[in-house]
Amino acid sequence: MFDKVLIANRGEIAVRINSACRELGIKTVSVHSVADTDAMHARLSDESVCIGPAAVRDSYLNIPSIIAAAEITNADAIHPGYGFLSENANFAAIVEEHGFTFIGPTPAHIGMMGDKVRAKETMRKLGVPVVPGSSGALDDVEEFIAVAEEIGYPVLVKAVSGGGGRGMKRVDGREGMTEAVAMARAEAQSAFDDSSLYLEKLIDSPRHVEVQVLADQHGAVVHLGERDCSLQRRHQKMVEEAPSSALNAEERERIGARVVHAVGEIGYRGVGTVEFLYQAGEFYFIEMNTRIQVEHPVTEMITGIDLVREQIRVAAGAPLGYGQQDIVFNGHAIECRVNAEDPLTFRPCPGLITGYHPPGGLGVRVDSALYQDYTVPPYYDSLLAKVIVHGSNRNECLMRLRRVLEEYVITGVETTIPFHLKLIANADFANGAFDIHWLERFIAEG
Ligand code: MV4
Repeated sequence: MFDKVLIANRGEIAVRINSACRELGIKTVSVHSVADTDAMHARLSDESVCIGPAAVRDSYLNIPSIIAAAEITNADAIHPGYGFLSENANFAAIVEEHGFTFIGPTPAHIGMMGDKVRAKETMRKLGVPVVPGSSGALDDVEEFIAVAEEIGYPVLVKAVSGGGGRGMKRVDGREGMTEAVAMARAEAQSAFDDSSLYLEKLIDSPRHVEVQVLADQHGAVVHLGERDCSLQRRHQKMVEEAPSSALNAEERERIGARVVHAVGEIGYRGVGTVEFLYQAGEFYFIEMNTRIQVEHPVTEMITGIDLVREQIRVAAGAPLGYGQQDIVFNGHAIECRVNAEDPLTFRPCPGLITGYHPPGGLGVRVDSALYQDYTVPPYYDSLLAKVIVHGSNRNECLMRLRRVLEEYVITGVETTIPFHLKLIANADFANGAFDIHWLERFIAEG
């Protein structure tokens, strides 16, 4: 096992990784920007190194600074968390070249999944259902039109290096193709420095269902069921839950087995998330994430497996030590992301936390780096806390969530708690009657 881990992140996930390390008896090094000198993650770790100014490109994305921090503190491994450098294959390679262990998959696996066309082709060949579309990147508009006429409109033009919905354009007929391809290309070039594009059939009203996998370095692979992340605003998830209320046990086992087979075949290691669109009983692979995800706690709550601990253990070469038959799903879990934002306009709202009292009790978990008198800086994303509730069923979760959101005191900044209270009072939400477009309409209708 590692003696010391450097945590290359900030906020609640840095605190979460620090906790997992402490339970494993591993010493921790955090890194922080000048703006994060008083941040909780920097206080809780055994050591903390200032890696640069507030701007992320000078600190949390500053590879030489992070490597230097690992060298001067004599760390064994680097945990990238989510966001920042977590899916940067080049960073993973540099970490390993300097003699540290990257807590994550190999640079080759990160690179494979970062290329959405390669990821999709790999999954398709291994028997994972994918969205109908072009068999690779396309060049001129005639090619896009030819593929679109074959699979039928409406279609989506997507960026090969995409994600987060950027460089994605809907096309309803051949008239719209020229403009959509031009716009998607320009967007992809500026966002990802890669203008290559591919084409998919549009799945019009699916759920977003993602399967959690965990693999060790000795060929053992398990899935930990799925999360439903359909409730998104502008490609930002706001509420996630496990299991998905759209799936039955047979569908869960079917897609889980396909995913485990594919992940095993490519020799993947670590945690990973295989994302699907799910509509009318069919799964369509879209992407694979090679990092720990924000919403991992809902899976932890229903399986009792500490995903960050397992991620560190397998990176150190430890065997999983259990198989698929040992994984038991227990009850239901829902996570609400509490952001420092106006609950009506979602405008960021950084500032001084004048009062803080988090909820607790049976089936309640709060992952956060907040404390009273902390000042939320304006330079980073607005996630303040994740409120996770566990219950024996979905309805129990909803009742518990209402109690917990009403008890949660955060004063000094606006938060999205009032938004979540309104959401959980909605009948469609309570009935699980939503798709990926539902939340935008709910917000628009006030
Ligand atoms: C799609 C789709 C419909 N059909 N692909 C959005 C971000 C990127 N990760 C994939 N996305 C989508 N891909 C096909 N073929 C709809 C979306 C999409 C979406 C997906 C998941 C959750 C929320 C979403 C909101 C809008 C669009």
